[in-house]
Amino acid sequence: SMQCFPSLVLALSSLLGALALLQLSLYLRVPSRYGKHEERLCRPRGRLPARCAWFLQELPSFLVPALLLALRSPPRLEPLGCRLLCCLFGWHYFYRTFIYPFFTRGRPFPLQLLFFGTLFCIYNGFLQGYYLIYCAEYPNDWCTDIRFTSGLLLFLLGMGINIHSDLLLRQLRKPGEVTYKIPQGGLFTYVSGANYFGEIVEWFGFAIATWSLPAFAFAFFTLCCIGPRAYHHHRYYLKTFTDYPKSRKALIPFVF
Ligand code: NDX
Repeated sequence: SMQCFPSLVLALSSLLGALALLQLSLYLRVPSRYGKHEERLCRPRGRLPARCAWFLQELPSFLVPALLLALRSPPRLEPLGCRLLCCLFGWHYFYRTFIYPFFTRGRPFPLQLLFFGTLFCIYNGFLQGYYLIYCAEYPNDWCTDIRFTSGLLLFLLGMGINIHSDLLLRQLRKPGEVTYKIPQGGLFTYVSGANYFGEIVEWFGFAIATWSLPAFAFAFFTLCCIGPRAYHHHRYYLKTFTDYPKSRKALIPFVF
């Protein structure tokens, strides 16, 4: 059976942090080219229907930790706190892999980004799964620790906002439609990137609940990946719709 190598966890987490900074420097000024930010001139070739693309891309985030779990000799997840923590990650990616793609009405997704996205999900799925399944150790009363309870609460709140906002975005289109409208309702009343806000809150909650370097690195990566994207969405809306609500912020309600 596999063992825990703390130096491997440290190295992979640091690289994830470095990738986050790279991402910030790449996408602060120019958005990543998918969805509403894809260039007009882009050929229709080199893309995959959104359903397949999101399913394939996110699948490793679910599959890799599941494989790591299957490879571990019993008892697989001791103690309880750890078991719960691993389920949170698996729970999110169950939604993102097996539910979200089948309802999306998004545009075809560029193959090149799909490739990097898949690599990223393999990498992160391995890091989070490996840490929680082979390395993490929590005291027996971790479930009542303030870090666990407050983190879990944030995670659930963020996941709720994320799923609800994904739903509101989807309802803006009829099947087959690819036009953009002004999102309304839920947290979109306050921010342009309500789905992103939820996702960021979710992963910081996960980081606090697991109190682990890999999870903080991933939360930071998420912030650097979709934070700038929320800002670019916001600018796109202001430029495209003259009647866009003026009080709406980009990512954080009432702040930014
Ligand atoms: N997938 C995470 N980096 C990413 C794919 C892209 O899960 O090379 C990270 C994720 C990947 C990225 C992933 C990793 C880094 C990559 C990047 C590409 C480049 C980058 C690989 C893996 C890279 C380095 C250099 C480090 C290697 O037609 P459409 O698609 O626009 O339709 C949209 C629709 N919609 C509207 N419909 C009508 N009217 C409107 N006004 C509309 N506005 C939007 O709604 C979509 O169908 C849908 C959602 O669109 P959008 O743009 O709001 O969200 P989207 O970005 O597609 O994300 C979807 C969900 C969302 O809940 C988000 O929180 C979550 O996925 N997500 C997304 C990205 C990353 C991530 C979570 C995370 O880091 N945790």
